[in-house]
Amino acid sequence: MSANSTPFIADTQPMMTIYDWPTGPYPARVRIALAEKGLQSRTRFERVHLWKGEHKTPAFRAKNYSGTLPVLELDDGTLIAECTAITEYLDTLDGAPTLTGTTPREKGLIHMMTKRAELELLDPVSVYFHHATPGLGPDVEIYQNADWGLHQRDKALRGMHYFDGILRTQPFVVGETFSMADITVIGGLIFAGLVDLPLPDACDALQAWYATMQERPSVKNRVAMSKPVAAAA
Ligand SMILES: N[C@@H](CCC(=O)N[C@@H](CS)C(=O)NCC(=O)O)C(=O)O
Repeated sequence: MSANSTPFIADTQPMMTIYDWPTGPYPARVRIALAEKGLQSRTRFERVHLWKGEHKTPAFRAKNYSGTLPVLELDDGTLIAECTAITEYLDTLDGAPTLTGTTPREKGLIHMMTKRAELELLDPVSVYFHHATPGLGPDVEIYQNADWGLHQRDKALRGMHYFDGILRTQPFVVGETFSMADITVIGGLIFAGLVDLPLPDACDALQAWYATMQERPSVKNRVAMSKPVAAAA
């Protein structure tokens, strides 16, 4: 590293590994964060086959007790699971967070709205998928409760109306700036698309916002980000 230049952060960071599944909605959240932070070149992707249940094996659970994707592994062996935790790590690596807030007020609001997007939209869509549809198939879905899944589908639809209301009055989920909260709502809508849960017609503000979000390079290119690995499998 030369003393008289400030290298771009990506060149100064060690390599890290992301265990994920390229098209997964939760992995999408971390992929979007990686792209927003310009960290793709520091990332290796290890594919964990969701449809074969590789995320539920003892070997994988040793990395993440919850048996879910994605997981970040640092070169010293540190393991960080949970999209919010991974995003926070990535966002603060360069000391200049852009996704998780800088002031106490921003951090509080972004945390709240991220959690709300999980609780009211993304996680309910996930429960709907795993319980009220064939989900990942009988070998992986060892317990299903269709009533619970349908209940959660209705919760997700209510969540869409809630976020529609938010986005009627401001460009992003937390005010004027793209953040982890937007990424989380995007994850919810990616998942809704995968399970054929269309956005209600009345949610035109959410629809328009999502159309704009889908044009962001970080969102558009999230699956292709690991192309060489994906092509090999
Ligand atoms: N709370 C976790 C949820 C992660 C999650 O549910 N990931 C999905 C991948 S799209 C998964 O592993 N699903 C498999 C399963 O639950 O069996 C996070 O935010 O990282």
